[in-house]
Amino acid sequence: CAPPYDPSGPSGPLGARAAAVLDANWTGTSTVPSRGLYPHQWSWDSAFIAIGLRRLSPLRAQTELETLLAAQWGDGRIPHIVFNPSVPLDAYFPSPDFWRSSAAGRTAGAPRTVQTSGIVQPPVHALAAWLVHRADPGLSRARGFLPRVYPRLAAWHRYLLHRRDLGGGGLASVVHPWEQGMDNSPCWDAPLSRVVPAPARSFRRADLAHGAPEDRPTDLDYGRYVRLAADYRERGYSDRPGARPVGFAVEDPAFNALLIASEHALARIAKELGATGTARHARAERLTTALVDRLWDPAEGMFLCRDVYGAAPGARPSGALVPERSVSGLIPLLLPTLPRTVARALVRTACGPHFGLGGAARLVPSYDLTGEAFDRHRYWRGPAWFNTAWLLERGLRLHGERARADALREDFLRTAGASGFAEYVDPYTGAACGTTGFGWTAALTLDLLH
Ligand code: 9YW
Repeated sequence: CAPPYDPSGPSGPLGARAAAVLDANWTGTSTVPSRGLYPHQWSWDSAFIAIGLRRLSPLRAQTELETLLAAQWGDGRIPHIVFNPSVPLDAYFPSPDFWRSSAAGRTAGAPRTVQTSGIVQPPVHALAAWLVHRADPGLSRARGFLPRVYPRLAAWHRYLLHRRDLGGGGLASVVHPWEQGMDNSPCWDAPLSRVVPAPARSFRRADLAHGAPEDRPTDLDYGRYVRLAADYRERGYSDRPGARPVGFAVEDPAFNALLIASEHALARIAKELGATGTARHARAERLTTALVDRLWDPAEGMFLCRDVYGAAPGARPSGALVPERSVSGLIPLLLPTLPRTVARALVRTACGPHFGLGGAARLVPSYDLTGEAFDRHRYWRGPAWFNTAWLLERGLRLHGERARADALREDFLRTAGASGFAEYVDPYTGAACGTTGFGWTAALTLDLLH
């Protein structure tokens, strides 16, 4: 990780600097997470970026989401990457010739004209669409924004709830660590250990040209990522009921909490479009109950991941909880109908020794500060990320923890500015890690400044 950024250096006001990052990363129809490391459109990045862009240009924010949704597959999935055809193939791995979406994903309805990956990312999109609409309802209505995006968002949720309920308990499973968005979290170590890695010579990583190896996932991790993605591709990206799509299936608290928050947002969108939205709110409440039933661990005071294939077949409920504390397990604080005892316990855990919120840590670390696998520099194994801090800030505010939310907001803005809008930071010093000029860090800064 780089030494801390000097805040007395040549910098304008924070908002203007954040806007400059978003301008530099804007391609004309969407925003790249980072010009060097991530030169295409990423799904959950775009949702967070739209949330910030609405403060700068509601039109650009709407366009960001519309561009992503235009690459939606016939089965409803929103791909995790939409490739920019003008970027050279070797700029990012895995590239379009690895995913081969329009050929391999034909049965699942992959688009013909645009190249995408075949996996997904967390469903932040309906929440983003609602917040973008609220920023300028006049413009949104004049452009028919919500009537155009609503059917696509509804199909996206249908895909996750029907095709991806691999555990049979009502929650969506991810079939690849990249789908959950926290690529090398220690939560995946046990489920991934059953995956035979692809040979190192069968692929070439592009990320190491831009990031320090000690800040990135290992070659062994990559071998397993490649194996899982290639197996899924060989099955035509099919999620046939009853068939194990690939050798990895995890019910993740953050992924499902974001789906539930987005389902509440979809209810509001439905209401704006003249329906009642009641059925969607009710479904979101049922999903909240399923989340607590399947993933809440009262002894830990937080949510854990469920490794769906982690126990003998037929075990009830399916799979086993993964005994690792990740920031993912705090994110359900975002949910409005969480039982009070659960919300209180989450706040206690966030502020305790494992996450050090408001104490030992900057922002909130991605993984347990006291955990055996903790590594303050390695990606999702300890560093603090800005999107998770933004989600937690929202959750704290929602549950009446105003002073803690204010303090986290202050810390967010200070750390974002001082790190040059880093991708992630050392959770003890706030020093920039990964790349700088990172899209969602800049966007969520703009959001919190308002
Ligand atoms: C990669 C783009 C993506 C994020 C993920 C993050 C990373 C891609 O970058 O994954 O090549 O490792 O883990 O959450 O969407 O910013």
